[in-house]
Amino acid sequence: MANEVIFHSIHQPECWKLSNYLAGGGYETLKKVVTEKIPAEEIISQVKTSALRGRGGAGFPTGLKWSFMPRHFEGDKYIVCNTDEGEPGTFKDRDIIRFNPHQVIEGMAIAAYTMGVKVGYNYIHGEIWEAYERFEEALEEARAAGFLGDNLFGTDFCFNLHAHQGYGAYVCGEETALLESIEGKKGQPRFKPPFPASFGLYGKPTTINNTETFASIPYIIRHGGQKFLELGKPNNGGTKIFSVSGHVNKPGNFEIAMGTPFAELLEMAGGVRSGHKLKAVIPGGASVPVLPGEIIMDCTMDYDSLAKAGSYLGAGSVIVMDETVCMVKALERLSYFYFEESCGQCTPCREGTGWLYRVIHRIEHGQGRPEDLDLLASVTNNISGRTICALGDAAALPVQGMLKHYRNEFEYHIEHKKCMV
Ligand code: L3W
Ligand code: SF4
Repeated sequence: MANEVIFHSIHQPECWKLSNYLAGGGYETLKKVVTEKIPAEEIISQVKTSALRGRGGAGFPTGLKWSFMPRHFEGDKYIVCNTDEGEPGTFKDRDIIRFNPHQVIEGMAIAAYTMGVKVGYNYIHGEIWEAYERFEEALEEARAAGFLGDNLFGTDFCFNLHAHQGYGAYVCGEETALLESIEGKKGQPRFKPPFPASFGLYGKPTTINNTETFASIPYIIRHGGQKFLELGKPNNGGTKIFSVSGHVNKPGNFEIAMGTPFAELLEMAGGVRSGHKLKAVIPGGASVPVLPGEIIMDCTMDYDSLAKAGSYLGAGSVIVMDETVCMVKALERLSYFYFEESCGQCTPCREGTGWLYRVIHRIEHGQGRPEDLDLLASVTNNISGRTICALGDAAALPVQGMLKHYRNEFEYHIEHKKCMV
């Protein structure tokens, strides 16, 4: 079942070209829903049946999100694709738009038809210029072939899609900061509620989904929600792209069925580098808690199994660490990222991320104090749930995970002023 939904053509030459996508039945699903005027309720019902959950990190049910869009609203509405992938460990969305851009475009067009939207944007992270250019070329091809634009397939359905380049700030991946950025403002998160479904881009109803989420839509509508669901497991439908990095022999993106054992994914990535053994894994991107090797070896790769083990699937970014990794050093690096990327709008995050980084930095550099571990726990408790956006929680969770599983390494560092490993 590997590569079933998104990376099905990845081994073909120039797989990103429109001709290649059409040869595999591309855009036929869009044509069918538009020309046969398939009711929006029917499409949303298939998406709900599929159990597709948001692939950007939060795992929110996609069908439910689509149903929030006010259907009979007369004014402008928007859909937005979030390709602002910027968290340490994440690198799947850039490969989706590099190798299968048309499937994202078709998924967005089906979503636009379903929600009565005429204009969409794909917000693409700065720093991934090649992927941005590839997506722009695909937009040109799709417009020229009549899959984007006005009166598509001779109907009254119009959909214009634009690429928008970010400039590399991690916080712009937060959906409301992303909207601010498209509007030309400083990319800072808004208070929620109101959610974008009621007050989104330019204050209009807006649906924002991740790149991988949109790319899954053509398969679901073509084959039915049930078929997608059965690729995975109940409540965790479909396949998922996992980006495996760190101490493995073959790092890369792997599309596998949701519910695949972690051990199988590790084997696909060539196993832990030779001569070394698995120590720990961050399974969902830098913002989820670390899991010790012996715990994750018993997990399957899906939302429910990883949550039960005390972490999250997140964006599916699997960072593998072998026994040479000092957890204090690893956490120092991660905490610097959040400190650096905090937008500074709310005090617990702006000040708290700085505190976390400075305390972990002094432990790493032999100046830690015995009371520092309680101080770290206290700072994380004062950030969690007290900020405007999830970046604050994202900075606190890795610290809490490390202290839960590797407290002894931190204590050793404080006492001996050096690494335990
Ligand atoms: C209408 C309601 N809409 C929720 C919508 C909401 C959003 C979605 C999920 O953060 C996470 C973050 C990172 N009426 C609604 C509603 N919605 N209730 O549902 O919302 P939320 O707030 O749970 O999540 P989020 O703000 O989208 C995403 C984590 O993902 N993450 C991040 C990875 C990094 C990347 C990257 O670099 N691009 O993806 C990894 O775990 O920490 O917690 O659309 O509007 N009542
Ligand atoms: Fe900005 Fe941090 Fe507040 Fe998010 S939590 S709005 S990143 S200061």
